[in-house]
Amino acid sequence: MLEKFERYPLTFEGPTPIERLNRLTDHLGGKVEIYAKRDDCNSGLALGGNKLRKLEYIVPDILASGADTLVSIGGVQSNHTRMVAAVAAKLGLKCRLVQESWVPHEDAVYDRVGNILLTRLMGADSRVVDDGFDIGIRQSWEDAMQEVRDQGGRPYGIPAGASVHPLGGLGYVGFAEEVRDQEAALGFAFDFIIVCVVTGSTQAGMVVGFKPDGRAGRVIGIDASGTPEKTRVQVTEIARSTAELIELGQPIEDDDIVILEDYAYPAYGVPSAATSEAIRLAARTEAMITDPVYEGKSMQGLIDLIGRGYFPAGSKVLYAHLGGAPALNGYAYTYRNG
Ligand code: 5PA
Repeated sequence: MLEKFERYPLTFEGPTPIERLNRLTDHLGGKVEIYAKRDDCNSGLALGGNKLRKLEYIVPDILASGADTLVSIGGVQSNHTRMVAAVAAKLGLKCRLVQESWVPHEDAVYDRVGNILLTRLMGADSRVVDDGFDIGIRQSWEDAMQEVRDQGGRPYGIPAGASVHPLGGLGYVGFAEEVRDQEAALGFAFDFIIVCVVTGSTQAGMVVGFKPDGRAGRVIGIDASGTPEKTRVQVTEIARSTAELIELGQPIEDDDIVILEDYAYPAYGVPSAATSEAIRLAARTEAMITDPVYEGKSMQGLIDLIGRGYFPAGSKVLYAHLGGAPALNGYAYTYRNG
């Protein structure tokens, strides 16, 4: 599906591993088999994660543009801006980042550890601003690009999560193709895929990639944005534009986009008691580390859905682990006792 698109490798060669989570499966009753696809372990660049799959299809356009500075945006503990800083370092470009105050979370070192620490180490010019959470195009991002131009630089803008970039959906179409190949080797197909969704291109790419085998609606998005209507609109738009771009040949229907809204509370970036319990359970059964902003919420969703019988007995469920563990450092006080 992606043959005509140029890809600049940023991730380790070959597919990311799929592993069966035996202890978590047993702990949750054994009727639903849980597997994880470890996109959190996908690269040697600054701890990796889902953004690198997306950026692999954007880098050729960056290089062709002649830009000298990548400009992007996220929250203070954004994984995405860490990954943009990593790509800039790797390509020898400058990097200007707007880090918005997306999270109503208090921790003495929130803006000094984890993602933002790594981002600064890699030499990015990372500036924290007061604006609150929003997945859309932001004035502060446009302003940062203008600032680079005013100083004689040539900016290349990458929107939040690389999502509304025209090529942003391609990486996770590739994920679906990779899963299909792995399924052929495993000798079975997954019945459901669980994915955390915020800015949308991860789920949107998967929806397009799994559409040909009738599984688009089996991609279960667990909203972590707390603004699920905006996220749903953005996922739908990206899925449709990506389908067109790759000439999928079939329309993306509204019911191809499944997003569950029950786990993002109390707010984006703030873990509920159930989120923290899910993080502990994955850590204590599988030593699989999830974070309070994204993967902890999709893990919470997975656990709750199994408990409520959402998946028929015997289902094989693939949990897409998209990365994000560095943010845990910003929650040191919350988890000071484990
Ligand atoms: C992020 C996003 P999408 O934004 O593509 O929907 O992916 C959600 C997601 N898991 C899931 C992890 C670990 C993520 O980092 N992160 C954003 C960031 O700024 O880091 C784009 C919001």
